[in-house]
Amino acid sequence: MVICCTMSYDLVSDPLALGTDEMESALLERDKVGVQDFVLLNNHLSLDEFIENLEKRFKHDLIYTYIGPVLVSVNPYKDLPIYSEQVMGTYKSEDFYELPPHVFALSDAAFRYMLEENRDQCVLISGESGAGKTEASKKILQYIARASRHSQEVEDVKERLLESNPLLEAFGNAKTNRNDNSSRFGKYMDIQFDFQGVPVGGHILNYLLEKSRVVGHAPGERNFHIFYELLNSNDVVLLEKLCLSSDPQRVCVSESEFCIFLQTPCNYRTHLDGQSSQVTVNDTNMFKVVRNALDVCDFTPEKQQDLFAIVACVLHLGNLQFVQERGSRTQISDEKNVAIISKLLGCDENILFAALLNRTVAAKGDEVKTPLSVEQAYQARDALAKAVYDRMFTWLVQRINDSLTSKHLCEMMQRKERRTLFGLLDIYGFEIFENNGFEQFCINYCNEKLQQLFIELTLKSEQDEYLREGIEWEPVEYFNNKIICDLIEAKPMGIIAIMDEECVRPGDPTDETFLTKMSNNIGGHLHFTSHETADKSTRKKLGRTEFKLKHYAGDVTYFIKGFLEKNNDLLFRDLKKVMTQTTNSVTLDMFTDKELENKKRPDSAATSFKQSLSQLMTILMSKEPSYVRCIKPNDSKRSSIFSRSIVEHQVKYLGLMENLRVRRAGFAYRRPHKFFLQRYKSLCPDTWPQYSGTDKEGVQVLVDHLSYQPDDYKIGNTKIFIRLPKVLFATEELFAARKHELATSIQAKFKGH
Ligand code: AOV
Ligand code: MG
Repeated sequence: MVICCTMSYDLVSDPLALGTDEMESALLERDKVGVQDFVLLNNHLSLDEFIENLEKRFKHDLIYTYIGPVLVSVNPYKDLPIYSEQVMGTYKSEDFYELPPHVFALSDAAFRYMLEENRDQCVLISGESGAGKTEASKKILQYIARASRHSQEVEDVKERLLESNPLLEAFGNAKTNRNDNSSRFGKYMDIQFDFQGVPVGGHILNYLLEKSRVVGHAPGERNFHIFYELLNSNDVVLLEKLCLSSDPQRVCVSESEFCIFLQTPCNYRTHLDGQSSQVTVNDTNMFKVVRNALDVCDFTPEKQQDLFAIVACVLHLGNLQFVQERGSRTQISDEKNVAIISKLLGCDENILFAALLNRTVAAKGDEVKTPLSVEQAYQARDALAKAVYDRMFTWLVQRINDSLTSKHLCEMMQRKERRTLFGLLDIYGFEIFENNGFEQFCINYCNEKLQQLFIELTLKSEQDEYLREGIEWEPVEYFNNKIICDLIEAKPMGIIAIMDEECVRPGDPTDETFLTKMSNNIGGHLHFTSHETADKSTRKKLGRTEFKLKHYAGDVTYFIKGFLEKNNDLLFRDLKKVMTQTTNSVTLDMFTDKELENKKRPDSAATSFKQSLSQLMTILMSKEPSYVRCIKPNDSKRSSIFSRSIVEHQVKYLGLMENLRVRRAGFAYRRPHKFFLQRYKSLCPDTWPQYSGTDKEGVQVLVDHLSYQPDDYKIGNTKIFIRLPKVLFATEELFAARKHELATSIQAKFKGH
């Protein structure tokens, strides 16, 4: 566990640590602003008291609170002056134990631990959509960039790491009805350090982008930011090149000219601060930020041009209209658009034209060309737009990764030098919309997995560890969401397996037959309900084309339409082939001949997502985790509103009370005997400079010498467990003094010589 977080235990919040007068004022203060670490509240804390503490703090703009080493963060929905350079500096200073909880404290602790013990770290940020995960991850990155060592050579890496954020947000975030800057992709970023703690590189893994947004979005929402930013860029030359401005005099192109935007007025991020000022993020300025980030990350002008050509191509594709006169084949009503798209991609107009209207199927060695119906042509067009945008996003991540691979890193890799990793996970949060489809299913499944990891690593592993170490322990009950993960993942009768099977079944599989198959096979599951399997009262609320999952974070009703098609994720071969024959470097990189030659059916969308999540879990499990649990204070994106019911729901499903119970009954600090002895052996004459017996015995001798009380600690089979941080602080202080003393005596010796 991260010790320094536990150490940022605030003396003011622990009146017992003070004298009588101070105790009184500390208690008064605590009544007003709550306590900084829930572990310090009374022993049988109720849910109400827990919420009350969060609320008190929130009302005083104290958005961070600890549960031991876990950081709970409540979204303030307004800018607070707590992230300045100066504040960062404070958290980096030596005696930080007395500082209030902060995401910087958690970052600093994990970072220092990485350096001191050479252990890979990861920070897992969770919470529902709009709770503040992405903001927290940016703060952590900023802190790490500042706290890590400076040198001319690494400045580039740092800047690129920081600039990768606005870049990926422009292409992968959008306004939803839950969050004006919602991440529509999952992101795991590793920062790589050499043994001195110098950042030498970075690597980003991206997870399932919500690509369906490219061809449509719900009322009140927006498409990906980049479309608006480009159209409002005022860059006449670029817009003209991309055929986005017919009139050179007109610098701003109207969004109403493009069908991929739902034609309802929708401002971007106007609620940032509901109270004082209405801040609207300006798309024109954001485009400049994107441009700058592309420059920093080494995208040449040609590459940038190709990238924007794809964005424009998606806009133009959306405007393609198909018609069918009676008795004749499907036609494209505005052929000019095809010319524009082929110009942007650098491909033959006629071939593209044919591929948009026909499908070639290989039959018994022959190739048969079948014309598409109007409906099929629209589907093929949308599939192309989605595929092109999705692959462009992955391409972008790959190029960013290239730019994050410094020369220094390559040399280290050649020399097989060890690197330590600091990982940051920021995924899309749990979401419930009016209409929930395949995308929400995947996003919520991803959140189930992350919650499962949290349970495994905190609630379960903590208790398992006491058992393993032979320490007496009263088990704490908690809800294990593994049952929901299994419902989704099990083979052959989990939702994904059933969906995959239905996708390849001969005959005429439809979304409805998939739903029936689920009802027949998993209808009895406690967390699944469909119209067919529901009892009378639920049946009224559940349509025939819906199913309901009881997720750990709430019940979600999914609309079945589109599941099979999105899972199949089919792009006709004809269109793929055209993409391999373009001159645009992005499409050329992302559509290869090899893919065309491959006769094997690719994995379904859900199955490849499942696999990538499973790999992610392996990565995370191999690292030392720290947790940020984000909470949303209200549903209206407003500052200063703290809705008790909304917060209570999140506190419950995040398992924070259970987390606290395990934490409180348990031990704040633990270390293998070996490390503990190694660090503090200089504090006892019997263990200094070396203890001759076993490490376990040495630790006992050491703590006896330090007068630890029997209740303060337990010696397990392989580790020492310390209940309260203050015991450790005292030892740390002794250690600091001893270090100083040793250093002075060594210096004196030198001088003497
Ligand atoms: P999310 O990442 O958790 O949602 P964000 O981090 O994007 O949520 O936060 C949503 C909005 O809340 C931000 O755009 C800010 O306006 C505000 N906000 C969050 N944290 C802070 C903070 N610490 N200080 C000030 N404002 C904040 V999602 O990506 O939708 O799951 O999928
Ligand atoms: Mg986010």
